[in-house]
Amino acid sequence: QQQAFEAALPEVEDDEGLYALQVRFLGKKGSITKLRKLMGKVPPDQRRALGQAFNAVKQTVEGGIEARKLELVELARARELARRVDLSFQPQRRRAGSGHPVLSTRRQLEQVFRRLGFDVLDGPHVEVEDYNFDRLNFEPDHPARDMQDTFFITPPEGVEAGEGDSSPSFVLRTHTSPVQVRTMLSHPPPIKIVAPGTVFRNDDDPTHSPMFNQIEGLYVDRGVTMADLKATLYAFVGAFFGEGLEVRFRPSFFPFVEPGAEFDMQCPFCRDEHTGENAGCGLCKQTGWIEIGGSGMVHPAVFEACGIDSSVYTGWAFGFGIERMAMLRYAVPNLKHFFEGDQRVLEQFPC
Ligand code: FA5
Repeated sequence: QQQAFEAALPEVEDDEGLYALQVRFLGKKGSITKLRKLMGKVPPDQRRALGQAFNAVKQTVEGGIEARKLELVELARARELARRVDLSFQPQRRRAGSGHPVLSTRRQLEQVFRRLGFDVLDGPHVEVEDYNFDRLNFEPDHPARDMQDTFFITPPEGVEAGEGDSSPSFVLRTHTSPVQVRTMLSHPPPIKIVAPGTVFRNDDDPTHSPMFNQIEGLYVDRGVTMADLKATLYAFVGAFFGEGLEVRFRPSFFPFVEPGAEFDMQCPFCRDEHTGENAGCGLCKQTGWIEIGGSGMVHPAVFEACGIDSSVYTGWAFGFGIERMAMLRYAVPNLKHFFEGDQRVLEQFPC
């Protein structure tokens, strides 16, 4: 037994192994414990000698286990001390992601309009043609439908549009204006919402992308006038680009508003702080004005198509491109930079 023990002891590498060895020799069914049980069967005159021999083996085993225990502690300590820590090691910097400039611009716009008392709503990207065009007073053959080069969609089988339209045609929404329709159909006035989101047009050149983002505004109540629209646009331009910038309307046509106007803001980049005059710069093409988007008073035909009594309520709407705002805000010269996913470009923007 002693030989077997002495052979096994140096093989033990950890506390668990040591415990197993202890059980194997000294446990209830351990081999030394079994030897002890044999004592009763030995003739009395040999018992004394056997007892002494048994005790000697037991002590050797117990002592060996204790000694190995201490050795193992020492070994672990030595291993720990041998570990080297290189204090000059340069860890790789973790690359944190950054917010996309178009998304952060969208969030900033939402915040500005929330502060002005607007609710923020969403709408689907795949839209029924009825909401994207018909209820917005686009005539069936009106060239305006071509004006916003539309992606038409074949509906999946079994899908139906809203009320009363059994054979819907679907489009990728070409603007955020169908959210006006959805809102008026589902909420009675007063309505005061903005709806930012992605829109799609078959457009592709250095300043136009087939996928881009717009933000729509809609305000409907009794006695709403174009003066409220201008005041809101002033407040928005002031909050987003800086106080004191002028806003102007230019008459324009959109089927869903009457009168319709495009709106511009005074170019903040070449404006003299003291005189308020513009010297002209590349960003405003030397005009001192920057085009922002379209707007106007909600057309009575749109109210009728959305179940709102135009003899009681008036309202206005506006819509403009979010990428354009991001380009102005971060001085990005090319719209395409936003969509190329080039990390070197995107990393430069604050989250
Ligand atoms: C409209 O889409 C109207 N729905 C806006 C409107 C809303 C008018 C409410 C009146 C009342 P327009 O097609 O002009 O208007 O587009 C608005 C803005 O979207 C443009 O000023 C431009 O900044 C941006 N835009 C248009 N096409 C693209 C494109 N392909 N890529 C990037 N931005 C675009």
